[in-house]
Amino acid sequence: MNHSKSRALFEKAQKLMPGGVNSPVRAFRAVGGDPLFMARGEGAHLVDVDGNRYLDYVGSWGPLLLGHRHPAVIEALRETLEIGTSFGAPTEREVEFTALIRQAAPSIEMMRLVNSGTEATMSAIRVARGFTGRELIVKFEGCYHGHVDSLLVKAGSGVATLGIADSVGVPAAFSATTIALPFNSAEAIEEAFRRHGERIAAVIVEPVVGNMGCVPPAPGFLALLRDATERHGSLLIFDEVMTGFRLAWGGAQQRFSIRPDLTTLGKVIGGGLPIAAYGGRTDVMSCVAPLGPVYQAGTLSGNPLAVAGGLAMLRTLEQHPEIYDQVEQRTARLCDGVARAAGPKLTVNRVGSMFTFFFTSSPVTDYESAKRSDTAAYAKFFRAMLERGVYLPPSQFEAAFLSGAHTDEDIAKTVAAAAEALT
Ligand code: HOZ
Repeated sequence: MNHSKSRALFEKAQKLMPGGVNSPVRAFRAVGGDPLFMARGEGAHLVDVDGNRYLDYVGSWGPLLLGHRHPAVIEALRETLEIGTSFGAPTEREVEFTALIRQAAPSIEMMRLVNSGTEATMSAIRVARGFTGRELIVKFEGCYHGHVDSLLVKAGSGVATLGIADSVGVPAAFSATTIALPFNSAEAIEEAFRRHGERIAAVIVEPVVGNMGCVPPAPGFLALLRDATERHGSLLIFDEVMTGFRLAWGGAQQRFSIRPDLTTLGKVIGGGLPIAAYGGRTDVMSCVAPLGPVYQAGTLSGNPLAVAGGLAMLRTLEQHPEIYDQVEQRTARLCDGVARAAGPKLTVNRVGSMFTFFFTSSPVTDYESAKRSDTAAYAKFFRAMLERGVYLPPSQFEAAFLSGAHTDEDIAKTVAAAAEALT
């Protein structure tokens, strides 16, 4: 493959943006080589500036459940461009959009629209602290909740990819308000509540982790979190930025039948546009200004273009619920095919249409076991797949995603490419 235009752009970009990129993982640091600059997306494919075509399993890191440029999303955006790009005032569509989210996930009785997952989690923990009058937040090692100061402790995603322990620039006093526990450990949760129960404002968790690669919750783990938080007067926050509307119409909370107090959403709800949300119990959300004293605001919050894109996405999913089964079955076929080709050296984790190929023969159930993967082998595999026209996440510690645009033929091609790459 010729990558000369990407290389030339990267040369320039490195002088203008840290690492030549606007978000660290896409710099390809963990997999060697230079990042690819993309020209356009088409259904299940990405095309780079040199004209190379890839089957895309990153899907913009999760939002593109319908693939690139789904006609319903594009049409809604076109129409909205005719009326304006930002009003800084409420619109009718925001009411329609938030009502649809509440219908899908009834635990989200009241919500706020924001612009990114980071804003959503930052606001959710502020609300939890404001509501409970407590300071401590429990999170799990390897979970990533955006680049919020106090949530960057033992974080996954780019922090794990680059091996940054805890970000420099975060005041120690902020990190001290965070308790990081091993994911899936019932004992750790019980112990944390025994010791600090009266001071814990909230437990925040990715119900299915995507940011140390895909790691499912152990049976009963989410129910235990629900129970422990309830017993101690703390709030349970599901960070469903990745899983919301992806694992089911009602997200992971529907799939695992758990009702959190607060939820954060992003990615799929925007259909590829920058939008996110946080919300939950009416009594808790009534703390938010102007109803209550917890302050949070945003000029572009509820932006009409982003809402139009998101609404078109959600309406399409609502009208075609069969998409969930189709995408899940294809993801299962892909994962089974690659697992068979790889043999015992690979552990494949999958929930719905989220998956990760871990280069380890042992089960991956938490951050420690994820970190035991052979990241050099993953990097080699990533490069071999890229040469064969398959675009995987450029990090062992990121989930891959399938979309409704991926066909059976795409899956067969990918399995064949993996069988070659693995040898
Ligand atoms: N942190 C996101 C993935 N978990 C985005 C990564 C990127 O865009 O580089």
